[in-house]
Amino acid sequence: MKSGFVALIGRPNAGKSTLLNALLNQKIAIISPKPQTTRNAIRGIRTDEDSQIVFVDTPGIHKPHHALGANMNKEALSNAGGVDVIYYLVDGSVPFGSGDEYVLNTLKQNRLPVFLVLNKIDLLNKDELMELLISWSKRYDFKEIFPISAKEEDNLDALLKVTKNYLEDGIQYYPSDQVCDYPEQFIMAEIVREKVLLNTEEEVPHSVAVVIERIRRKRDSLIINAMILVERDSQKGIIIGKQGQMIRKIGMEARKELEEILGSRIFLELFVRVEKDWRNKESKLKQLGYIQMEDEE
Ligand SMILES: Nc1nc2c(ncn2[C@@H]2O[C@H](COP(=O)(O)OP(=O)(O)OP(=O)(O)O)[C@@H](O)[C@H]2O)c(=O)[nH]1
Ligand SMILES: [Mg+2]
Repeated sequence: MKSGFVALIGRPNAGKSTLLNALLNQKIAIISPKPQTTRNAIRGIRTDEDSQIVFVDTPGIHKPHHALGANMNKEALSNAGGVDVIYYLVDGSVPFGSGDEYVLNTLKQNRLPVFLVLNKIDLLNKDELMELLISWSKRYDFKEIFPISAKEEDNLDALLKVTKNYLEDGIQYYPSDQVCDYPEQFIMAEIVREKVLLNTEEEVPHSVAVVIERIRRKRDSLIINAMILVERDSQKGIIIGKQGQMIRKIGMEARKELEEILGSRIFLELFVRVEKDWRNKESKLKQLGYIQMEDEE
């Protein structure tokens, strides 16, 4: 069988995680309109009769303002090495800028085959698309260029078909029924964080981390205790909301989705704790899984 690794790289908000989920026909990565949603590289595995492709979703590469952001960039770039193909995801609805230039320059250094995946074409008309394709094709010697819409699943079949041509005959890395590489606890925390991102504004989404503190099974139900960390008292107030309205909303949305994903009845108990400046504390970042073990020496 053909097998190999494909890294999804790009600026925040380009649609990497949306594309990952679409390629797998399953939600394994959280998505939000806020930049810097993804904080860890995650693997999504797509297996069919003649191939296994391991897609690696990565954090958006950006100018960091905290130790967390610096580690997210590092995580993205380290996962762009050693793969068979890089998908460089670009949001076609925003103009080219210094952020893209930076990502492009780093991609040029590692000489792997890069596909330009021009996303969100559902937001463009034909002329705009044509203009973009011409200007982008001059910026780098892309092996392939695919205009797509991850959201509307437009042109993904072609992308998959051509990707397989770049893979060698190899081993099957994961069992055929495995779709992601992380433990269930990770998606529990991520879904809670996604609902916080979707319900809050400005600096709050970026200041939040979620820790699953306890999971108990009671007959056919799961009781999950999740701690939402924020950086300031004012953020704690926002997350809890007037008479607890906000935290109830977040909890309800997260519970519904977790019930779908995990296929069992869920009781979700949310708590909020202020952990001052956690985004700059190395020990906290390690504890939260935002610094990888390899970086520890
Ligand atoms: N219109 C349109 N919106 C899209 C498309 N793909 C993604 N989006 C939206 O773009 C926003 C960002 O999507 P994500 O998948 O979270 O982007 P990302 O590249 O993973 O972002 P980070 O994790 O922050 O790096 C979300 O609001 C998506 O719904 C698309 O093809 N068309
Ligand atoms: Mg993402």
